[in-house]
Amino acid sequence: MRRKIRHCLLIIILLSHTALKAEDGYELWLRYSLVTDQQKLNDYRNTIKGWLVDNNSPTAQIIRKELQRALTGLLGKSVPEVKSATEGTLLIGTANAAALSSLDLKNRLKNVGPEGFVIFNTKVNNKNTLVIAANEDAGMLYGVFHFLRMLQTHQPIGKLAIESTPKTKVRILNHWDNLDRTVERGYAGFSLWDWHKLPDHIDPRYHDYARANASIGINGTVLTNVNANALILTPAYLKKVTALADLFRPYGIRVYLTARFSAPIEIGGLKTADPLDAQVQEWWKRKVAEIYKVIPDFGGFLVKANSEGQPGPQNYNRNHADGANMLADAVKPFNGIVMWRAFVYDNNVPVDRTKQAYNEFKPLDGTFRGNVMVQVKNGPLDFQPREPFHPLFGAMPSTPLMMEFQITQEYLGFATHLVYLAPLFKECLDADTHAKGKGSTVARVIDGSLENHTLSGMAGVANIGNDRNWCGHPVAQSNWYSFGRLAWDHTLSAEAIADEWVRMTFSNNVAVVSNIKNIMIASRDITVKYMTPLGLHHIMGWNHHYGPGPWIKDKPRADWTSVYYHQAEEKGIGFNRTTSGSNALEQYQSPVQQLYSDPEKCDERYLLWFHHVSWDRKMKSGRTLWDELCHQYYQGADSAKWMQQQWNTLEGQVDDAQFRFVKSLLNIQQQEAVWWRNACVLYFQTFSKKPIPPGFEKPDQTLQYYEQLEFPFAPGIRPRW
Ligand code: BDP
Repeated sequence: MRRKIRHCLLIIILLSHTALKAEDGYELWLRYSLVTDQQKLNDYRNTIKGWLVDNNSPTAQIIRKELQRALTGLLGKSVPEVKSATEGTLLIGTANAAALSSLDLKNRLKNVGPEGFVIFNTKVNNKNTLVIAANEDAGMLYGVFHFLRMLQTHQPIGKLAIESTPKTKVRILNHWDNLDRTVERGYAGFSLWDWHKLPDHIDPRYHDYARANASIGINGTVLTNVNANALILTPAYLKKVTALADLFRPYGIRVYLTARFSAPIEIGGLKTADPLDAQVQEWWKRKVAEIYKVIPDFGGFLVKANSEGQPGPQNYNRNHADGANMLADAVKPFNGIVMWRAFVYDNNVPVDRTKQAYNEFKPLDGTFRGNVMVQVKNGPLDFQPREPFHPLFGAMPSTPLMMEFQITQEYLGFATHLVYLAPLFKECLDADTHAKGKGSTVARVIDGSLENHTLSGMAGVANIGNDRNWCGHPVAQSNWYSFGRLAWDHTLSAEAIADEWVRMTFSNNVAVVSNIKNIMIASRDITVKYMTPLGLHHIMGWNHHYGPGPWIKDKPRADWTSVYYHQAEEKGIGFNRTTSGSNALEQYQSPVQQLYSDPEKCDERYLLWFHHVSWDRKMKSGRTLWDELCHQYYQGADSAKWMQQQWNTLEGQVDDAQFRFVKSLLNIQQQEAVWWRNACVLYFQTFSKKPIPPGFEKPDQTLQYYEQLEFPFAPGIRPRW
C-alpha cells in the first residue's frame, strides 16, 4: 500500500513538473515524458522491470545513462539495473555477451552488419526478457534508441522481432561553421563549436548533440565550412578537433574536416597546391598521418574545390579526379574517405549553370579512387524550394555518389518559416532516374544498391546552432530528425517520420498528432506556392537570400541574378532547357528526358524550370499561365494563414511556451508569405501586363516599395574572405 502511495505521489510530481515546466526545446525529441496511455504504461512497466547492459565499453556507459534517464521519465519510476536476467529484464549486449550466450546471437545478427541491431522478446533462463543486441557497440546504442522511440511513441512491445540495418553507410552532418563561430547560412545562432575554449572546456552541449545524432543513426560530422579555412589543419586546431572526436567516438560518430585545397601553400609554406606535384602529395600525406596519430578513426575530408572562388585542381590545369585522388591516396592507409563535392561552377558564366556539374563530372566517371564519393546536391541548381533531381544521379555508374541535402532552410524561410523538409527529401529520393530501367531511383543510386557500391552516404547541411533549441524554429528540429531517419532508411515515409517526431516532441494525443502532422506535411508545398510556384527558381533576395527578389539583375555574374533564371518578358516566362534552349534536358536519361521535354507532359510543378511558355498558355486547371501563377501565389499565402489557424487550435494541448513561440513564428511566416506573393505578382505583372484575377485582394504596397527594402543584417550571410 505504502509503495502504491509513493508511486502515485511520484507520478503526480512528475506530471505537475511536466505541466509547469515551460519547455525550451533543448531536449529535442528526447524528452522522455511520462507515457500518458495508462494501458501502455502498465504494459511497459510489466515488461521492463529491470535492465542489464552486458558490456563495459564507453558506449555501454552512455547506454546506461540514457536508460536511466529515459525509463524514469517514460515509466514514471526508476527501473533498476539488474545483475542477471530475471523476469522482465531488458537485456542489452553484443554477440559475445555472456548474459546473451544462450540465444544464438551470431546467427540472428548475421545480416545486420556493424551498425545494425535486433530487438526481440524471448525467454532466458525461462524468464521473459526483451533483448537488444548488435554486432558492435554502435549497433547496440542505435538499438536502444530505437527501442526508446517505440516507448516514446507508445508502440506495443510484447511481440518484437525487429532487425534493422542502415541503408547508407556514411550518414553525416555538414556544418557550415566558421572558426570565428559564425555559421554560413545558419539561422540558429552561432556555431556549437567553441573553438576558443576547446580543448580544455567541454561544453555539455557536445554530449547532447552526440546523443541526438546517435538517436537517429547519424554517424559522422564535418565540423567545418565547405568554404574552408586551412587553419583547422594546424596543430593548435587539431588538438581541439581531437577533443571533439574523443567525445563523439563512443556515440558512434566520426569526425571529418573540410580540406582547403590551397592548404599546402597557406599553412605548409609550399609554392603550389598542384595535386600532381610530389611535394604537395607528400605534404598531404604527412598532414594526414599527423591527424590520424591523434584521431585514429578520423573519417576523412569533405572538399569544395573550384567552385565559388574556392581553390582547386583546376587552378593547375588538373581535374577534379586528380584533386580527389591525391587526398584519397593520403587517407587510404587509414581507411579514410574523401567526399568531393559536385557543386561546382566555372568562373566563366556558362549557358546554363544547372549543366555544369554534369559537364565536369560525368566524363570523370571511373577515374576516382575507391575511397572517393562524389557528393551531389539533390537538384542541379542550388537547394531551391523545388528542383527536379540532379541529372548526375544515375549518370556515373562507376562512382559512388553521395546525396547532399540542405537541412538549414537557406531558401525556405530560414528558421522563421515552418517547413517540414522530409517531403522534399523523399521527392528526390523516390525520383526514378531510369538509369538501369524502371525503378532506378535516386535512393538506389545513393545507397549503392543500383551499382553494387560498397561506399554510400547521405549528407545534410546542418541547421544547428547555439540557440537554446538548437535549430531556431521548434519544428526545424524535425528536419534534422527526418534527415537522420531517412539516411538510415530511405523507405520510411515523410508521414511516418512526422508521426514519430510529433509524438516525441509535442504529444501522443491522437488529435494533436494528426493536427501537427497535417501542418507539417502540407508546409513544403505551401512554401513552394508562395515562393517559387510552377518551377520558378532562384528569385530570392540578393546575397542574404532573404525574401523575394525576382528583380535582381546586373550583378557580377549573370547566373547570380534572378532575371537569368525566370527569363520573364512580355510574351512569357521560364527557362528554356529544351533543345531550342540550353538543352540541359539532354543530361537526363530516357524517358525522363522526353517526359520533361514535352511541355504538355511535363509535370507542371517543373514547367518553368524546363520551359519558357506564354502567359496565355492553357494550364491543366483551365486557367492561363498568368492566372495560374497568381492563383498559386495567393493559394500559398492563404494556406500560410490556414497553418496559423490549425496551430491555434492546439492551445493548451502542447507545452505553452512552445505553443506561443510557434504561433509567433507562424505569424511572421504568414506576413512573409504575403510579402513574397505581392512582390512576385507585382513584378511579373510588369511583363505579363495582365490584371490580378478578380476576387484576389490587391497588394497593399507598390512594387517599388518591395524593391527598395534592404536587410543588411539578415542572418547567415556568407562572410567575405
Ligand atoms: C549556396 C550557399 C553558399 C554555399 C554554397 C555551397 O548560398 O553559401 O557556400 O551553396 O553549397 O547555396 O557551397
